[in-house]
Amino acid sequence: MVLQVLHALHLLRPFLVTPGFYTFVEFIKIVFRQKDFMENPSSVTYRKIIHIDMDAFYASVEQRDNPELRGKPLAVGGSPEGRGGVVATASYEARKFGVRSAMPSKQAKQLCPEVIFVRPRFAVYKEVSQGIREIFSRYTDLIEPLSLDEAYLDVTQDKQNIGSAIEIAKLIKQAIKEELQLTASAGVSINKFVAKIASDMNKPDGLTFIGPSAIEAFMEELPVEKFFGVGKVTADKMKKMGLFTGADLKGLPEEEMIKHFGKAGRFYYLIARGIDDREVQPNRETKSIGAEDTFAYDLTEIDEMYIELDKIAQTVCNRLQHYQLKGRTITLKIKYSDFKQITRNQSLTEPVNDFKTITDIAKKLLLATDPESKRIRLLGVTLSNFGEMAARQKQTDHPDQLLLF
Ligand code: TTP
Ligand code: MG
Ligand code: MG
Repeated sequence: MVLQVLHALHLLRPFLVTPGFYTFVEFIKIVFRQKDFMENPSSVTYRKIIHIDMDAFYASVEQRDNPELRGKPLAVGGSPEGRGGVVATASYEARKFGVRSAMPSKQAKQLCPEVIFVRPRFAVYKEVSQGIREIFSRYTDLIEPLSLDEAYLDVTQDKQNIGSAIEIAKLIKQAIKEELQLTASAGVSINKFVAKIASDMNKPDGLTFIGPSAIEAFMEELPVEKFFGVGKVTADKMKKMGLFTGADLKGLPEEEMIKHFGKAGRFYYLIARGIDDREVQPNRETKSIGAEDTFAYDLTEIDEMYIELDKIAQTVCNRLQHYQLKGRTITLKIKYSDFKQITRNQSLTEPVNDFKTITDIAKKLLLATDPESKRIRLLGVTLSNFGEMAARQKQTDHPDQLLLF
């Protein structure tokens, strides 16, 4: 206590020596802030962030609307008979067998022969999505949707003066259950990163709170692949360096992190310490949607490249349909074995989101680069130039890529 008072006096020093009314007002404000901080640290320093994510979203909507599907293993996505059919999501009953998002439908059928395949109904998911957003908006306008089924909410100041983020998360979950007959999971914390991890911890129908004092221990135990922005390639690199958990990441100084992981290194450095200052950004515009893959071995044959491009184009196509978006510009990204990277793009007069057009143009762009002359380690396809606003934007070779799903 004595130390805290000394600390407060130290902070107040500039105001103690400078006279004037303004200074006096500031002085009083700071005294109250310090008092408040000591009695109730969360009231001053911390933001209140909720991350909400619907449980087995597409599958739950299908089970809600068709009672015959309830309690059964279900996969929403392309049929296992056709070529290239992929699972968008699976009901929890099907997940017990190992059926997962992005898995070829054929494989899902092998893992779980009883699995029922249902075609997605994007228009219905969009409507439900609007429903959950309307529920969120009863508590705050600071809503940042990440996809149809999830969003960040900043409830540091909520519209109904409830004050408790945990209470708000409960009320939101309750409203989603009663009004939409669906379940959601919520994570509550002081920043986006921890809130998002928390929402995934007790699915389905979970509510997980990770308070300031628990963050440090929580981050230390977190496996590196759970860190925001760490994909398979970065995770493998980290593991080769002996970095498996947040505690291991914390062991590296900032310069080392930047040396090994570039700009992202600084973010990992901070996040390993539980620091994430990213604000909840309402109305963030989606500028592009894409997918890319780094291969286990470098590609040298055009046939292999075409097979990979088909898969990537299919993922892009699913994502575009998920967001009900069409784009006019198709961009192909190629990274060679020496890590040099090029992009090529083509713009169309009409926006598209169908698999055939996307994959055909990607292949044409690839063919024009003399692809078999160099070893290729990564291919990516991105669509941009959505709608009116985007069409007027200057085209670039490096469209802003949003992280999706
Ligand atoms: P998620 O929230 O990732 O998954 P989910 O809601 O199905 O399951 P969970 O309970 O684990 O949250 O994605 C939301 C929806 O987005 C999902 O229902 C289907 C779609 N989707 C795809 O189409 N492809 C994908 O690869 C993923 C991950 C999701
Ligand atoms: Mg979900
Ligand atoms: Mg989600």
